[in-house]
Amino acid sequence: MTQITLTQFLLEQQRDHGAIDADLRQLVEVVASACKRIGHAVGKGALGGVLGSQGTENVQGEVQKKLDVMSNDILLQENAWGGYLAGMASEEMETFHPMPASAPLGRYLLLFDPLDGSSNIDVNVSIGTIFSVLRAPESIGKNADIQESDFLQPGSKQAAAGYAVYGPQTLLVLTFGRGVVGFTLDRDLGEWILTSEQMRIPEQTQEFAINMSNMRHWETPVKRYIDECLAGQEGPLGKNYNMRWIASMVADVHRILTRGGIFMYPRDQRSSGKAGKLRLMYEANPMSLIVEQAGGAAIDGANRILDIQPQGLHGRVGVILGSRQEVERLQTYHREFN
Ligand code: P6P
Repeated sequence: MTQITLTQFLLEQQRDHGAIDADLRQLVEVVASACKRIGHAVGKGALGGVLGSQGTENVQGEVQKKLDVMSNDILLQENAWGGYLAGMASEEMETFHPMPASAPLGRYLLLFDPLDGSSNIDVNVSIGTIFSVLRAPESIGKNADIQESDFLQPGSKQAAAGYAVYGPQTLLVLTFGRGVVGFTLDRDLGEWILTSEQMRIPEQTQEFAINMSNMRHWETPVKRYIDECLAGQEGPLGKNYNMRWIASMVADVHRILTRGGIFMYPRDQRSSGKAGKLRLMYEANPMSLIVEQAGGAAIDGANRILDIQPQGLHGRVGVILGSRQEVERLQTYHREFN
């Protein structure tokens, strides 16, 4: 069977479908190359001397793993000189990263969580890279310099989003707003090969993903929904549910893209000030675009995540996403409760 590489797929999207322009094609090629490098470093584990903590904290106040810092550096270095970016922002960095004066300014903004789920690194559980692409204002490079407010666009404005999963297989999942495609890395050739031409999330599910240890902090609608799932076929939902929690968003979301489910990291009573644990710009927005493009839904409780107007680079949000019917049920519970 003829194998379609990422390079061929992207060229066809640009040339045959006009779905992307040359700059966005080049941007995604470079990010995919950076993910190959990150996946290679992750795969070395203890043999690469990259496990354990870096001994520093990031802007979130989280202890940084050596691989967090390495992954962030790889993405910054590989994207520095291409001339398609006006700036970058990372979950690991307090402010945005302007492009070097030596490189021409481009039309896109790249945001990323360089290594999500890094608490799993040392225990050999799947982790990943999440990225989001926004368009820079037309004025950049002409009569204005990039500033933080240029990044603060609702997730519905994303030009592209994707993630890589570093697990038993190394996978890359992408959307340009025209459905969701998946690639598998041929580790012998170093090529990304198209293996999923149209990823779709089943409307219904019997599997939920949530960290149950936070139960005492949940708000009423979440408690109601989980109680109904646990009640099984004798309960109001009339079916038995299974539970999964990998504590690595990319792995949990990829499972949902593959076989359905509902992922929940809801706002809870602890986070009333922060509105949740997960980051809007680097986790919730890219994953929400991918999930919606695969036929699913993504809300913060009562509202669609992609409609949220960011207030800053590091805002957090409650995240409920996955099989549409389940997410819409929970959204109804939130709206009834509020
Ligand atoms: P907890 C990883 O740190 C992360 O940001 C997501 O990838 C994951 O879904 C969540 O946090 C896990 O959080 O509280 O269960 O460890």
